[in-house]
Formats: sequence, C-alpha cells, structure tokens
Amino acid sequence: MHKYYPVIKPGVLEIYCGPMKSGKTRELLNRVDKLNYLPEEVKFDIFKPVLDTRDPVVSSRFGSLSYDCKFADEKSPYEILEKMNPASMLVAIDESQFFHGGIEEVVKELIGNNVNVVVGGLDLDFRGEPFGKMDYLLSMADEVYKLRGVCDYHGCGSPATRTQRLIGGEPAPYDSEIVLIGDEEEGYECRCFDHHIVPSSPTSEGLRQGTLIFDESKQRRLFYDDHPNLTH
Ligand code: TTP
Ligand code: MG
Ligand code: ZN
Repeated sequence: MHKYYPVIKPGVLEIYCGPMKSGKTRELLNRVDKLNYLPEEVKFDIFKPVLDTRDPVVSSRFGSLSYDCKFADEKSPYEILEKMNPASMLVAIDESQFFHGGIEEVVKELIGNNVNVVVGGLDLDFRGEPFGKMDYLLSMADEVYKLRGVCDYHGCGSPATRTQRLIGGEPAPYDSEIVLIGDEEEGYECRCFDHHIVPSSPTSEGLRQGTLIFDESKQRRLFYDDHPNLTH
C-alpha cells in the first residue's frame, strides 16, 4: 500500500458529478485540501478549461476554500499533460464536461502513470443528456460521487439531479447551444426530475409520443399512462 494512502490513491480515478449548485467544486477542493497534511514535497495540480473565465482560481460558492489553478484549452486537453508538474501525484480537473475528445486519453495516461485523478463536472447538460466526455470518464471511474442539489422550483425542495436553463425566465429549448457559461442570475436552476423542463425535446415528443404531457397547471411532466387521474 502506498504510504500516503488514502489521501493519494495512485492510479485511481475519482469523480464528483451532479447538477449545478450541488457542491462539486467544494467537494473537489475539500478532497485536494487533504494534501496539506502531507509533506510539502508531495505535489499536485488543479486544472480548469480556459473557457470557464468566472474565476482565475478554483473556489467554491460557499465557504472559504480557494486554490490557484492552471488553465488548459478545452479543445486541446493534452495541455494538461504539458502544463502539469511532472512530479504531481494527484491531478484534479474541475469543469471537466467542457473538455473535448482527448480528455479520456489524458486521464488514461495519468492513471497509467499512477497519478491519482480527481474529476469534477456536470454529468448532464441542460437537456438532461450526458455532457461532453463525462459519460466515458464515469464509465472508467473507480469511485463516483453523485452529488445532489435541492430543487429550486417554487419551494419544491426535492433532491435535484438536473440543471434547468432559463432564457428570460422560460425553459430553454432542446436545440439551444450546449455551452453557455453562467450562474443562477444568468438563468440556471437546480431541479428535480419532475421539474426539469426541456421544450421540444425528442424524448418528450418521440419516445413516448402521446403519453407524456407537460401539465401547465401543475408545471410538471406527467405520463397519462402512469397518472390516469390527472384531476389530482
Ligand atoms: P458548475 O461548477 O457545475 O456550477 P456550480 O458552481 O453552480 O456547481 P457546483 O457548486 O456543483 O460546483 O458550472 C457549470 C458551468 O457550465 C456554468 O458556467 C454553466 C455551464 N453550463 C453549460 O455551459 N451548459 C449546460 O448545459 C449547463 C447545465 C451548464
Ligand atoms: Mg463548480
Ligand atoms: Zn422539484
């Protein structure tokens, strides 16, 4: 067993995923923060894609943890290998959903070199579909932490697994751009499955055509088959 285990887990891929406002960045930083208990010669790196310009550091929305990070071009994930400290025993990558193809090769290379990789990212985009290469990374992962938020919809408060994008207060249609940097002021909410609304989605119009309806009065999706008593 490696002497710094479990703070450093050589060759292990850990993933913190979930919707926006589920605390992914905070969990990632808490994970990295444990390295402070190790001798100083234990090196690590934190990366973010350049496109996320919200912050030059990785910091969580709540709490005081904040770490300097390195930026890698999301279109050239190999920059992570070029820019990392070759002595790093742990590489953390936040906002991993934005990295284009190649990120999975980078992660494979790192774990193959016994680096402990800690990934943070949205598992699903605003449409509720796998975001970027996150599905591939999740399949490769040794440890997956699926974080949950709290549904923002009119006091619902149920566990939230989805991110709702709003444009001018209205649910964004399925065919809007996948990448749109922002936070809740700019139109993102954390929602439970029932309150996650994607107008014109092929799922609602194709797969169970005629059975899935969006009930305006209840502001939620309902299946006629599953809920024959729609008067409730
Ligand atoms: P996150 O770090 O997931 O947001 P967060 O800080 O609220 O979450 P956490 O506390 O869990 O760390 O950032 C997500 C970014 O992705 C944000 O800039 C909005 C963007 N985004 C898209 O570009 N497309 C999408 O479909 C969604 C859902 C988000
Ligand atoms: Mg975050
Ligand atoms: Zn809800």
